[in-house]
Amino acid sequence: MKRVLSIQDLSCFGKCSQTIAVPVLSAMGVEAVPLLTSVLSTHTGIPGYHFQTMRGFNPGVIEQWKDLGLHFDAIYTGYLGSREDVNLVEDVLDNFLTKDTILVVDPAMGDDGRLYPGFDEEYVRENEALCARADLIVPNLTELCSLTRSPYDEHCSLDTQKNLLRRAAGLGCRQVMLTGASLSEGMTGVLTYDSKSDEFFSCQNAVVPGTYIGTGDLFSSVLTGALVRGMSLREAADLACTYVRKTILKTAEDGDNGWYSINFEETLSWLIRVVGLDD
Ligand code: PXL
Repeated sequence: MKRVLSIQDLSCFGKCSQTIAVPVLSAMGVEAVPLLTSVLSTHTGIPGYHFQTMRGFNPGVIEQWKDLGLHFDAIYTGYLGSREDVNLVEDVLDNFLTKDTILVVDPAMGDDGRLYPGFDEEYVRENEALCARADLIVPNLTELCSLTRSPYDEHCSLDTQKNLLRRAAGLGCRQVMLTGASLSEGMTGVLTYDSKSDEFFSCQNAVVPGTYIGTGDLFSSVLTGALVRGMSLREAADLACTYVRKTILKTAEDGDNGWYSINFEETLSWLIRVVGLDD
């Protein structure tokens, strides 16, 4: 069975990061190994959250895993929380990134043109170094602009988006996938750049109005699961886009509209079926 190391926080309430990555990877028939950067009472979008770093705990985890000689088919990083946690990831990579390990970095740092609470320019620079080691990075437009030190323009042209993707690949990663990329009015999805072939491709679906927390984490988790199962980047992106849209539509049927997160539990059976694990 393929094994993925998922490095991000555990937010107890408000489904995101590990509480999405672990069940999604399991549903895809992939073993998920969570390494918690921090524990929060809720994600940071909910006022009054309680936060505890796992900084003192994780070096011991890494030591034991080294002794066990664990191998990961993919390492997937999401929301990290602090510069020290980015350094921890670097340490994990030094020890566990092999030539047959796929590294997917979702540089979860911000949205809507703003960094998340507690993040600053130095945090962005640390993430830049992490992105340089990745096979694939999955930023949204806010993160892509931060990483490339470019002004944020929600309505930037396709040419600008392509330029930003090329510049981000210049950090050192082979492939860059811009999430939430809109190529025409009323559509959204991803725009991807592969620096090896110097090619772009996109997946686009009709926009579902509203804000749904957790969709970025859902997308990256499905993408990583699909890649580790051997799908091509294009197939993996198509699956992740379709699944996220399906889940948003399902959430929209529910009155509370995902202000704290999406109802992915109700669409996991679809994912299990699609990857062929429903026998
Ligand atoms: O990737 C989203 C996310 C993950 N983890 C925490 C967050 C957020 C977004 O707000 O606050 C703790």
